Amino acid sequence: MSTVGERTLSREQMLALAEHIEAAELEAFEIPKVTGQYPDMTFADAYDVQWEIRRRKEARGNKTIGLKMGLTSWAKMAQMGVEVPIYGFLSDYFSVPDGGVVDTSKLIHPKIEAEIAFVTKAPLKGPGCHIGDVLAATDFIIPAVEVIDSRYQNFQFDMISVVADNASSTRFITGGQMANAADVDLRTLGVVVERNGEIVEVGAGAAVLGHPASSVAMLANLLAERDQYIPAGTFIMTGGITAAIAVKPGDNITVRYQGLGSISARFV
Ligand code: OOG
Ligand code: MG
Repeated sequence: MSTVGERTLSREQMLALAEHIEAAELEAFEIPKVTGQYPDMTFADAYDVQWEIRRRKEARGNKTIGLKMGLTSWAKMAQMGVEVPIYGFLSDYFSVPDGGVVDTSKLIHPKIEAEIAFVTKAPLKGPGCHIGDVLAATDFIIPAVEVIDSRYQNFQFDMISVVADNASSTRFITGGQMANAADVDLRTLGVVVERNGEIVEVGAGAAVLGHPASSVAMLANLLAERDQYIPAGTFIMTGGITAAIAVKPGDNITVRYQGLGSISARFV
């Protein structure tokens, strides 16, 4: 599964798809899978579309403030029926403070995910980036909750369509306590996801590719295919540990991270 290589879309088709998918995100409307219209689309085409959406936002003045990996746990792969990790980017307006409010009128069908985030202090470049490189380049780790919102009807997509849709990214909340990666066993770090006071999912860090740092290494290696890298000071979410949980207006969520505090948000 290469993020580069053969392309099937013309430049005009790629630009039009980026505009279409981004409009669905900004105006919160559902669209059919893009592979319905373009069944031969490749991963390279899909990442071209995603990078064009990123360029459009930056040209409008939005800062890209982080990166994310998705579909890195079996729980997520099984839930979505796809089996390859993917990446996306985080734009400035995605960030919601801990204890804050998420306005669902701007979203289609949001779900939340419990994640571990890394912040780097040195660049990470693939190919061949491994967990040792990642731990050496990590400034700190910190809990994160991602809010995802596929622009596709009923969250039904394939790999190509979800990559073009920036891996369903829409909002995230970071908080709790930061820690040195060396002080925490990220494999056995437990998470408990609560919605309206009821436990809905539990998991541990090892669900993410055996160790969440592997997810960061994979990100560096995927970026290298497009001659990109992870700069120092990058915030990276490593992917949902458990299946994602649907939320609706009126819901309160809390995710507890073993030894690292908790993150809460309210959906209105
Ligand atoms: C794709 C995004 C997955 C994760 O953490 O696995 C993701 C989706 O499930 O809509 O963000
Ligand atoms: Mg996620």
